[in-house]
Amino acid sequence: MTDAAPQTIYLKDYRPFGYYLDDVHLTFRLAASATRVVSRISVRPNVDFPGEFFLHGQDVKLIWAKIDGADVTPVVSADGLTCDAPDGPFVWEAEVEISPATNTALEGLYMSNGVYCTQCEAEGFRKITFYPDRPDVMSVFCVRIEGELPVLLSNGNPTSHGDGWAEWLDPWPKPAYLFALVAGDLVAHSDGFTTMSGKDVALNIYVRPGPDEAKCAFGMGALKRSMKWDEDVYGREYDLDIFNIVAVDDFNMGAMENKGLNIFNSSCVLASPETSTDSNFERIEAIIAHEYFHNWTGNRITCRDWFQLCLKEGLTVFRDQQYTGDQGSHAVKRIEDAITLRSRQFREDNGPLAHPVRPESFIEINNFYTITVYEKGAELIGMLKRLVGDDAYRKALDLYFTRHDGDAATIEDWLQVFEDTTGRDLTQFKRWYSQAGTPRVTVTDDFKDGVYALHFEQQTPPTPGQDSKSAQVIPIAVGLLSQDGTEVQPTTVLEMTATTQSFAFNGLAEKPVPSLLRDFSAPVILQRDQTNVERAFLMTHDTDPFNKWDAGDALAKDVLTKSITENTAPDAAYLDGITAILRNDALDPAFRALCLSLPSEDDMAKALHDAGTVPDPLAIHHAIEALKLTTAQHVQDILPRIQADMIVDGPYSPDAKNAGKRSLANSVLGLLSRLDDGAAAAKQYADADNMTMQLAGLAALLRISKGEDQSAAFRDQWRADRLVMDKWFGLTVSLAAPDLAADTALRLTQEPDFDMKNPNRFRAVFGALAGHSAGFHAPSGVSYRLLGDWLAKLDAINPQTTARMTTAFETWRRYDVGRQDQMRDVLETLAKTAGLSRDTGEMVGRMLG
Ligand code: 0A1
Ligand code: ZN
Repeated sequence: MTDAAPQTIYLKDYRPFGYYLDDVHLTFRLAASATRVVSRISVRPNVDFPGEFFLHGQDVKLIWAKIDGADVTPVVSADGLTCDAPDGPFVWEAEVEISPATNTALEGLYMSNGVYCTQCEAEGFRKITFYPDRPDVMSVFCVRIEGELPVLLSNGNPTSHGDGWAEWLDPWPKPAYLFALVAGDLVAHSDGFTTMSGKDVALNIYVRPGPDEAKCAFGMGALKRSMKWDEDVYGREYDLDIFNIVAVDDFNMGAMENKGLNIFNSSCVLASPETSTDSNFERIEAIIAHEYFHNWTGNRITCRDWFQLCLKEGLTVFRDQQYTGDQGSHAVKRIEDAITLRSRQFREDNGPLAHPVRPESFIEINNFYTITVYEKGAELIGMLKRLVGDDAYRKALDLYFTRHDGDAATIEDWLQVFEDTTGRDLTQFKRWYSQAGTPRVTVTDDFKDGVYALHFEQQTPPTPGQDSKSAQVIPIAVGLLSQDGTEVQPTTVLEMTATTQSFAFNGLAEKPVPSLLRDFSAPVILQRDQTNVERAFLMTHDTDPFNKWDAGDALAKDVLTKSITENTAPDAAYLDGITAILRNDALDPAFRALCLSLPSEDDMAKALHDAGTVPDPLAIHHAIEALKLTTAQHVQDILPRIQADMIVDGPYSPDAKNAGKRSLANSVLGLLSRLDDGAAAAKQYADADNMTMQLAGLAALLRISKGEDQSAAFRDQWRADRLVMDKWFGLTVSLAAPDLAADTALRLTQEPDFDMKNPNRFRAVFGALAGHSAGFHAPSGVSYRLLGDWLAKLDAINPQTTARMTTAFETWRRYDVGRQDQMRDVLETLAKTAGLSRDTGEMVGRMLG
């Protein structure tokens, strides 16, 4: 069978399926290269939307099919089958054969280290059996698994089991993308949770026997904290007798919220102090929460079609962000989220891959699990909450859960609950879902007779397929400071609805200093003429932590820009500002660490490009390094004291307070290593009793082109631990000298531990190369070609991961003609690769535009 030509699917073409599925019975007879799947489905015509009986199917071999017990011969094509069906209700039965052992795409049923596991979102179920694989077709699933394996798991509650078989019933109707099956030699780390109505839930985290067993405790704690938080904050209770998590090593994404049986990339659930960093712990906690929260926002209420993906993802990301803020510091979390959004989502939004939060068309839906759908999607929820207020938000959510429980819903349904609760007209707000691109908000101000006026103008640049944009409603949180630094106007939210709009503040004694877009109240780019003196003023006096940090970030960008374009020495305002922040013990160490971190090389490339300068990645790299050295020299007197203050006594704990102290200690170490030739870093490496300190010691050494011995020792120490080895692979590439980055990556592919079939390992090496701005953009083009060659090889094995990694090239138009030509060549070569997947084909096509 040959692949059908790629087709574009449009939101406007949505039509319900012509049948209802009343129940689904599946029997799996597991065998590595010849698993048999028998399905028996009770089907009922949808009289309102009659249509043909078409079932998706991909790479599945049909053995037989019956309708109401009689053999039928469906017409089978590359993407499914059609069959004549009776006018009334009937029973569809079929048996198919699939080969999990050779499924390297990691979609459908596949094997990871001998464990059978599934990944069905978005359209993987069609690789398991013939089925209407669309999110609006929901049914109750009853699953029987037959296989001589100790653990046999599926969704819902276990109903019965025996030697070599187990049966599961999931009473909650669900779409096929939430189906899961796991079977293998696994052991459980078990616990329990009593829900708010007193129901006991059994909790398990399954791993392979061995060292992973000691890495489950933190994840279990995070799961219990998430269950409690969703009850306390959203009133949402868990709804099955059991909740299982399984860790697998081979997984394309972070984790998957399958009903009652979450499957996790092992890197996103397994943790121990010796092997995981503080950031790993924070990420694991957030992902466990995210998947758990999907039980209501995604599973109980799912999406009508894949265009509505942000309905579940934007909301669930927003919920996990709230949760993380509640566990530690809201200010630090907001800054971290804004950094991610501005560096990665703005990059997407301003390039050839820009698309609306709710896209209107796609070729391959897997290409739309993007930072725009997820993180910008979450920003839209945050804006909505800011606009309607906390109480109305909670009321709207309550209404959403009662009104739509059991539904496959849309963004229209979502906005309607807000309209119904608040009486607000959200027609204009809806543009946030349909218009791609990052709005630019230009600000000017004036002061006369005690009246301070702010004048705003919004404009969103064209994006692919969208030449002109209409004004969006933008909540702009504003505070005003007097010239002596006191706050004269506490935060107030201005609602900008027109293209140009002014707001006045009366009764002021003097012209105030504005603090605009506090808490990063909208995902926009603020453009305002601002002096470094004013930035330094805000860095010192602003009461809004986000803007306090942001002022320093803007100052650093200005210093770097001037050093690159005019070869100017750093403005004293920056160095003094940073010194004051560092010295200020009243500030949270985690916050101070964020203030110390400079913009990334890619952020600087974007900033220069936006300012009309063609970025030179190597010049950016040197400028950042030089500024770090100058900063280190400027603050060297206070570094030892801060280091001493940040020592964390007692056993390791990943909590926000201790992690914050380590974060500041390690930022300081980064500066110190530039002055002491790595002495402190080498000592920290040698003394470390947890991965955060060990890895930071090693990184500080590698960054100053030292640490060869420590790197070898690290590899020998951790050779048996896959997740730590991923760190080693990644760090070795990211901290290679720019001219050695490609060679280093190539050398690492020859290491015995390199396995291109494992997405984590592939990403460790090539994700690090793509993220090493100065190394990736080496003028010879060697890194471009290396990545292009490996992506072509990977595409034949794993299209989904390949397609995601092509985004390394999304900024190609930013650079000089020489680099542009080389990157375009690589993209064109990829496009011409024989047998290129639909996933990668779509991405490359969009980038070449
Ligand atoms: N829904 C999951 C992420 C996910 C999406 C797609 C996948 O395969 C194509 C796998 C996982 C989440 O948001 O966590
Ligand atoms: Zn999600």
